[in-house]
Amino acid sequence: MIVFPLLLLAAFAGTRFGPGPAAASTTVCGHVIGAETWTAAGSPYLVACDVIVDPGSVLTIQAGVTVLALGQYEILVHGYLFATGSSNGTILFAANNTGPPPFVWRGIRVASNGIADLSNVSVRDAQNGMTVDGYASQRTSLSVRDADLTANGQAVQVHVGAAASIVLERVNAYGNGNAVNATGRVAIIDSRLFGNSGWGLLFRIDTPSSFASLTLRDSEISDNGGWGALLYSIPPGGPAPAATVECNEVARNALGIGVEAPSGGVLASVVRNNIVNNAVQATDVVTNLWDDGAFGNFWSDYTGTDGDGDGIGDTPYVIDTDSRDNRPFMAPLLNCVQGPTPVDLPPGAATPSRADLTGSTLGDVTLSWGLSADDGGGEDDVAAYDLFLGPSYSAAGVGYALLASLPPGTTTYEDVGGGVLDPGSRFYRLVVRDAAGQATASATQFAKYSRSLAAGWHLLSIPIAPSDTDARSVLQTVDYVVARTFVNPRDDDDDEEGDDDDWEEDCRDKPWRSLRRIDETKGFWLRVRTASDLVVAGLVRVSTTIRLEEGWNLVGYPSFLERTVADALAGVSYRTVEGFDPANPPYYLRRLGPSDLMEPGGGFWIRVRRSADWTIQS
Ligand SMILES: [Ca+2]
Ligand SMILES: [Ca+2]
Ligand SMILES: [Ca+2]
Repeated sequence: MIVFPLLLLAAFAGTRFGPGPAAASTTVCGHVIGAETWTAAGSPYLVACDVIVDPGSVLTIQAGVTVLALGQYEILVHGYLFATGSSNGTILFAANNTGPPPFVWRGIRVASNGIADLSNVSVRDAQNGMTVDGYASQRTSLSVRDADLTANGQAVQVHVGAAASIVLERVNAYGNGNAVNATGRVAIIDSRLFGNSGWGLLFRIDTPSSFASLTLRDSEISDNGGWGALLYSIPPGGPAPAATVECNEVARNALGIGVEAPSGGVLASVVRNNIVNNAVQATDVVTNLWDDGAFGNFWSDYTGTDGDGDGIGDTPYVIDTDSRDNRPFMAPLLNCVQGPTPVDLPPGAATPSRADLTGSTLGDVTLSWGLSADDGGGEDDVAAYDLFLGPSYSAAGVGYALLASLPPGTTTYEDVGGGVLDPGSRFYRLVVRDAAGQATASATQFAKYSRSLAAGWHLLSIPIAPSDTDARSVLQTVDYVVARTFVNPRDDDDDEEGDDDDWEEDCRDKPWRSLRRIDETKGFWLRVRTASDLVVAGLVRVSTTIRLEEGWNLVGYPSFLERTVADALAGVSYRTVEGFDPANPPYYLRRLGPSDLMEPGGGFWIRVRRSADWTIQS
């Protein structure tokens, strides 16, 4: 090489007094033969024509050197190029664009069996910042570490058929036309390809014999005007994916990750990436691996849910009919070694099972329930069962006050004095609370229902589901003469409708009775001997369905909300509704119009044209 040492006067920015120190400049042009070193003392190196490192020759560039092309020249490496900068001694390769018009130079090109190893470098203003020639051999290698590649037509270009090794590690490629266009054995690690007007990465497999493989890991590919990463193969996929795409952030590109191939096979394994807000998140012309059976990727537009809270969505992320991620993450991965982020879900509700009047005088109420699924299982993080008590029913517990806070594992509670000694009704809402304070109420509540009955006839029902449905248990607190209910149809006789056999009866003083059960679906006549309270314990269900048979039905109204007949029976094709009228002997019945009210605890005659299910909300 012909070298022209020059001395230049450089402005010394740090002082305004006197001239700055003299600085060297070196003009370079032509072949490097043997070993040559460009030193900081000789910097800047001005490239006045193509610089060609001959086969077997070595060009070493020291930290802090600036290399400026004076025209559309290149540095062509057939031998060895070692450009080893340092963190505070970056080696700059650029066009000498100190004045207009700006131009591009041709960058660094590795050809034949050349080896280029660059670290702490900045390459800019080139047609292609780094190029590997087409059909370069497997010995050819380009290693770039800790580099900024910007304002190039393409930052890295590896031509068709190259079997070279390409390593980009901690490389920022931004503000280029395209960032990386590569084939061969390519590893892109811990790098950022962002803000390029074209694509971030185009990886190509051209022929089966080109040994192409890609590892793209721990990198960010974002805000590119074209694809984030497009993997393209002419030959079909082999037995193992040629491309591994793991632990990357692929965000806000026109296309996040695309795989294209003229024929089928698995080309790529794409796992543990955050794929975020790309105009098109992914395309897969063939069938690639988007999860490894345990983990897939985080997709910002995934709409599924995570019922078991393990951090993995319960339904696949669908790319197309034959391409899907079966194990999508619910939350972005913060780093790749981290597993999915388990979500602390609200606890599963407890399951109220029954409420009973207890104690020798039935003075108490005992509640029983099944444990939350998160008590001893699931997230196993139940902190307490909170039991709230209210005097009138509210599904949301409005007006309720905390009665007791019970430890995990509790399945029963005795409300001492809450039974017959307490004249009012009592409603109990059970709420499971977890360690994080998240709470889940059981929809079904417990209740003690209490109603004062005067002597004489009543047409009644029990507006809660009694836990003990034996008729004499339901009526155990009442001094009654007789209770009767009507059953339509009776399933065990063929008598005419309305026959006495369609009635079930319990005379308190007789040992024999046909009325054995009373539940919330039944209406019943009750003749009270002396004024007494009807007190029943059981459950308030959110809704109850009563089967109405064709003809007359004597039914309950299991709700604590008064509704008009029209509202309560909306959707049921009924003919007639009758309710209790104590002022209308001898039958004590009155036909109800659509605007008459059905009240909790009443019994009703309903005649329907055809059988129907009647659902009542509590
Ligand atoms: Ca597909
Ligand atoms: Ca899940
Ligand atoms: Ca929880």
